[in-house]
Amino acid sequence: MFTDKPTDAKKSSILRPRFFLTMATLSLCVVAAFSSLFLTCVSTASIETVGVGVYWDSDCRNQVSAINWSTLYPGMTKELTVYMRNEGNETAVLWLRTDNWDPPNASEYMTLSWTYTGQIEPQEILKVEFILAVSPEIEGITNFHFDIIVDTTSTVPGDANGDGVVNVIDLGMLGYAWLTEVGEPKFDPRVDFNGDGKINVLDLGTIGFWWLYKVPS
Ligand SMILES: [Ca+2]
Ligand SMILES: [Ca+2]
Repeated sequence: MFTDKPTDAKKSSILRPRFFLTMATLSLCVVAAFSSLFLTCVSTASIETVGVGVYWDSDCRNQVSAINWSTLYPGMTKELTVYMRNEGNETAVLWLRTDNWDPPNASEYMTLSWTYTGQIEPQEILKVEFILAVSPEIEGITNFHFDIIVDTTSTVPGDANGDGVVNVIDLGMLGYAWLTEVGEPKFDPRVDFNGDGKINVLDLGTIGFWWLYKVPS
């Protein structure tokens, strides 16, 4: 888990606030068909990017402008391959969040993650899988949309209390909110590092990746 950690020197260079890179927006539409046991996704997705390009091909010629998740079933995991190129001038760490779930409870049934780790050098191209996991319990959702935001880190991911270091304090905050969701009393957005409205192993992974990292002074 820790083998791809950027060096402190490199992290220092990538955490400059002015180097704010990328925003990607995907809109997804799912149409339920026949019963809650079968969902057909007929949506397209639009992506906006700044600094980082998202492409279908490793040559980075075909920019991703629309996504179709094809058919989704409850309990399935859908993977989609894209290529990301750092089109800025500095080494970056990319950071994935989701936002604006519509309806809001769609985030209770779906989780988006990716296979990206480590850092990306200027002009470097990385193959990345977006992974959309659909809960077996999904029901009552006929259409949904959400935004995917990919940008570089301007603060340290995993630093829930904002003191500039990722340590046991942040882990404790995560533990207190463990397995809660938006609206529940113990839910704490400060430890929802990927912004999906759930506190789970994805957020724990963020703390693990950045464990004991300190903001350069
Ligand atoms: Ca902290
Ligand atoms: Ca989360």
